[in-house]
Amino acid sequence: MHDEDTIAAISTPPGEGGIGIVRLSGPEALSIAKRIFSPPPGARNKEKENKINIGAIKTRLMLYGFITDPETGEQIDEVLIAVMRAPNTYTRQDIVEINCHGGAQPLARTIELALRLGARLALPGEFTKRAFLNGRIDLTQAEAVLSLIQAKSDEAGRAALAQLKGGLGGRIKEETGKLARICAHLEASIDFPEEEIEPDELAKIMGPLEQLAKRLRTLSDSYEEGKFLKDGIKTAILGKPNVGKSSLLNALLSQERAIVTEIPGTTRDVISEYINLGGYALKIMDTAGIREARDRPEQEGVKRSLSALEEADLVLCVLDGSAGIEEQDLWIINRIKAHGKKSILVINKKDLQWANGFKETEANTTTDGWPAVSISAKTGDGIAELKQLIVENFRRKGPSHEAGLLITSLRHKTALDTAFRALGRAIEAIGSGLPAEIISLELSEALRELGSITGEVSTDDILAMIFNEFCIGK
Ligand SMILES: Nc1nc2c(ncn2[C@@H]2O[C@H](COP(=O)(O)OP(=O)(O)OP(=O)(O)O)[C@@H](O)[C@H]2O)c(=O)[nH]1
Ligand SMILES: [Mg+2]
Repeated sequence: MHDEDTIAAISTPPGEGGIGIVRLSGPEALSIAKRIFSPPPGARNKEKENKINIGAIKTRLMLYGFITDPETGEQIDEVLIAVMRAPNTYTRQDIVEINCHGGAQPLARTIELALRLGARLALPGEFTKRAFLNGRIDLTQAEAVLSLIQAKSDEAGRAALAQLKGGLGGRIKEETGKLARICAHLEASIDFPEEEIEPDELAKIMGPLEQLAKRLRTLSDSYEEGKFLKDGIKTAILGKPNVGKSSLLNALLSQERAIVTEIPGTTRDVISEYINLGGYALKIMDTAGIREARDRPEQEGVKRSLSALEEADLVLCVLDGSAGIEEQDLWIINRIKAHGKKSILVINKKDLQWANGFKETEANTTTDGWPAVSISAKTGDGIAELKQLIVENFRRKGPSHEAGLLITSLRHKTALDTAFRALGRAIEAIGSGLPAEIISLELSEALRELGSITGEVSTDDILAMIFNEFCIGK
């Protein structure tokens, strides 16, 4: 068991609420709770006994009573206290959760008491770290806890929960196991040359390695969607002044969030808002119209519009169809193209007459075929189509998504890609008839990388697998 001291934290967010929870984990959790908890006055004897023997209370039982300062006898809060005994707990240690009233004062005083009696203030994520170190969850699950807490959309929550339930960890362990068996076979041939591996036997592992590499690639590719699910899609609305960018933001939000006027140059600062679209969280940024600025504030605004372009995952480039395409529009389109951003051309003011000679299709050719949609931010016409287009741009229709398996962490993607490259080099080495030692080296690297995803495969584990597989000792 790792970390033998007892940690304590206020586990609920700051502010006022119905309840607030102080959580303790560690060997002293029960004894600390016993010293600060007292049953209500006039409690039946049985409850008094329980208080005396809080350490003997059945696991997952809740008791009603008071938090009391053992030195002064002062009652601090009226609480419900839950006792969860090791090892069937989140951290695998004894856990006590004290349900206080949700205010700063009762929570602060309760945790103060716990600290005075020997608990240590927990570091961020330390309860989950203990869950990992004590083997209750793997690293992917620990990371999923955070993703679930931070999920900004239903889909992100679903992906996090699937990972929390061990979906990704299980899949990685499965692949690691397959690779470890191949590694073990090779290692044995190196350590025991009398069991020499024939070249055509080496060729036999080629197929399984290639399939493994392909599966790792598919998984790694799912990051493109997973990343957006987890972090949201940063969407910048760009265009020259007065084309209706702020009106578009308001239409997407169904709320008059940004100031709209007929005067070009109305928006000076970037305004960001979140909307939920088809399971994705979209962070929409309305920006200042891009043009030769007339004054310092506008100049700064335009600078910020260009920064928004740089950080965007998606650009909604707005044109005013009733004004047609002008030099300034082309300049902006080219600028977006130069950044290579995913973009949608939004032709606004559909409720008005298109300018003389303006054709939607021609506007589209200037963009080298970005998806395009004509809308009226004023009447709401076309907004549904635009939303549809946005979602289609990000939803991948791969098998891994159907299975609920998505990579949402860059750490996982990096490890998968490194493993993939090592497998590629191993396959190449087999193809060119290089010795087993070289191949084994590459496969070990792939194995280490895969193991680092769940945090479970150490060199010792690889050795254990080798010995288990081959009953070395003959
Ligand atoms: N008829 C019509 N007018 C629109 C539409 N969308 C916006 N407008 C009008 O166009 C003018 C400019 O709209 P804004 O949304 O402020 O334009 P903007 O692109 O944010 O302008 P800046 O902030 O100055 O860059 C306002 O008078 C709007 O009422 C539309 O779909 N149809
Ligand atoms: Mg505006």
